[in-house]
Amino acid sequence: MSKVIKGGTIVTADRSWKADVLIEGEKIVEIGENLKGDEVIDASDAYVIPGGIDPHTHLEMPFMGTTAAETFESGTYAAAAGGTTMLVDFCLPGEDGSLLSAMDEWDRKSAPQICVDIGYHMAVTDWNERIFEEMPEVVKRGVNTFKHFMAYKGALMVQDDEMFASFKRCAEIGALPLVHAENGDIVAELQQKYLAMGVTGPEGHAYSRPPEVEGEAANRAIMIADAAGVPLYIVHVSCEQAHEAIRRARQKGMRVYGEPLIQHLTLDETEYFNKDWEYAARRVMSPPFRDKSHQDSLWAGLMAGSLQVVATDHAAFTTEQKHMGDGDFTRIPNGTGGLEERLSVLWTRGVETGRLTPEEFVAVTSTNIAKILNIYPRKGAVAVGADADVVVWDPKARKTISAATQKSIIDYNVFEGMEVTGLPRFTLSRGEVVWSAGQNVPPRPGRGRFVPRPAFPSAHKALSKWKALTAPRKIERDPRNIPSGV
Ligand code: DUC
Ligand code: ZN
Ligand code: ZN
Ligand code: ZN
Repeated sequence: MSKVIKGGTIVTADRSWKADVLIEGEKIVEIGENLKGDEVIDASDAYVIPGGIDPHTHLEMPFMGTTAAETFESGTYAAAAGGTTMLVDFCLPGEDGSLLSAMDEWDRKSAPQICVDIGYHMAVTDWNERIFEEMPEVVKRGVNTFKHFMAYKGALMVQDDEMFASFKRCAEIGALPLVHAENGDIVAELQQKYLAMGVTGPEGHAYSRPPEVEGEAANRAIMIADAAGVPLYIVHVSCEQAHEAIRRARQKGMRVYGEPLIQHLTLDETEYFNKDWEYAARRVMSPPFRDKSHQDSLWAGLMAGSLQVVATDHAAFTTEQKHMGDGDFTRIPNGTGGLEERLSVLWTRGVETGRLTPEEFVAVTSTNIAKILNIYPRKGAVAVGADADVVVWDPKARKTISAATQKSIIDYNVFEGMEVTGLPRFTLSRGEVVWSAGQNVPPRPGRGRFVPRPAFPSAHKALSKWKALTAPRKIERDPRNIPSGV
């Protein structure tokens, strides 16, 4: 059974043109005019874009004494409803500390549930011989990215020496390190300071994680990556200080990538102040929302190319879970949702406002991500031979975002009440319609697949100024400095 997507305008990261797309099985087999297929998918007055890729989610993640409520099933169905056909979830080692067991555990949880395709990033939350040995195995099993938390002291945080060792290992095995950049030591101290001052509500979360702690960590991670001779990907860039570090590094020829979130691009710190406890606690995430000047910086970064992708960090906790932090903001589980809303909100606030072209929208929601994570053009492309992960995007369709109609299983939505323009008419995952705006397409848990991402080619290097630090070097000794008699 073939399918033809008919009458639309294909938008890729580099151009737009009117053409039909023919799909056989799971792949795109032809692009051209007047194509015929067994089934017709109407794309008139719509764009045909590569399915969104969300490079940053935490589904069912054990975290801060609880587990994220969004399941692999509800999260991937919400993704499909929002035009996202692949997500990359963070795999966290458990009690035994093994990366390979963590992958087994993520496979066990996700495989029977996922409705669209998935990949993993592996978290390095400790450093020892076993992790060193397991890292190449993780890459062989299709995970080419390793995440390091510079915050969450006493839990997930790694020290600089551990990060440096892991980054060097990444360089050896063709992997890309990721960092959550916040100075965890300073955050821990500020948290205690605000609690001691009697600031116990969600506003304390914002006060204790100022942009400076993110900027410091971003700069430090960049220098450590440079010393290790490896590229670097900084997740959830929320402020000018971190963006500035990335911009500067890139201008010096370092390969550093920055990922803002749709939440930081559109919601600001006033969400925490003079609001009722539940309203503010539901919006507690790390890094916290910033003031408007930081939003301007992030938008400018997307426009200039100093920031390359837009993600969600989807880590969805229920209101009840947020209440774990009653009387102590440091216990509010950190995380917000956005998996279903990312594309629509970015279209509305980015394309409708003229900040992004439709082609740039495709780049930052899909193509750049596929390239940076080394799965392009299997994903991230409308091209012959690519997986038929395609969205028929209706730029005129409108809705008001509401928890009452979302596919996410949590009981609120941080974008509640936002009017959006631009929605998926159809979402296809490997040739199968997994979402339709006009018909009820129920979730088909288990149809999604794990997509392995191969090691990066050796050309994917950091152009390091510091490489000499880790390379063997010829030592010159000045005979005048050798004491006589030696
Ligand atoms: N930040 C969050 O808000 N949630 C999950 C992990 C993180 O770093
Ligand atoms: Zn993080
Ligand atoms: Zn995260
Ligand atoms: Zn309560």
